[in-house]
Amino acid sequence: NKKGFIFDLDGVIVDTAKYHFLAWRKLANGLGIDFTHKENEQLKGVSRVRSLEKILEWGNKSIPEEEFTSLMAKKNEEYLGYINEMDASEILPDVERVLNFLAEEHQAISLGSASKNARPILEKVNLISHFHAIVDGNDVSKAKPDPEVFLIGAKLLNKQPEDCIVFEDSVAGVQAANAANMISIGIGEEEVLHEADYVFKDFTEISNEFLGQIISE
Ligand code: B16
Ligand code: MG
Repeated sequence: NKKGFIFDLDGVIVDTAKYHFLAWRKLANGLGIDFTHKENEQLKGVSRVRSLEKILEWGNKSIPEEEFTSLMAKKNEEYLGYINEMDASEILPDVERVLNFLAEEHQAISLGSASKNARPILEKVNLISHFHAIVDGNDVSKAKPDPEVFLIGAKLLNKQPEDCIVFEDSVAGVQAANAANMISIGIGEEEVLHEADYVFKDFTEISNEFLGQIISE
């Protein structure tokens, strides 16, 4: 029995949210807009364009289009500075154990991320070879909670959506997986991710037995 396992990147494989936070905070503060961890939470899984729109909304600011474009470029430059320093030590606990188990079980594995920086990040942490397909922010026209990103992944893996399992840390991502008619596994807090079929604090709580069961269902 072969399933398709689709992994979100930020918050699931690595904690790049902390780097997005630092880069967005610098930009927001530069515009005189407050930016705390509470605001950052609301940007998880949200595209770069939509993130900047939200920050400007929070600060009640409107800016000309050229400035919008240049601010996005500035934020990304700052973010890439952090990404460049990443290595395999930043892979979240037990992610590699799960990837290795799924490989031993000959399961199909794909990435499904909103980030346009997904490939360089996977290269930096030396995980890119684990993935049979990569779908990221460069490949989609509709952001999560739209299911597009995961449906493209299923297609690339040659799987029916109902034979796919998605690991997600964001509400929008869980909703996207559900809308795609896939099994959704939330990584994070039950209160936040209650729409998911299963929720685990992190991968240390996901046993090989559990994965084996999902595979054979
Ligand atoms: P970029 P994911 C998402 O990654 C992040 O959660 C979100 O905070 C970020 O704004 C988005 O990627 C776009 O990232 O600026 O690198 O294109 O969780 O979908 O892997
Ligand atoms: Mg995420």
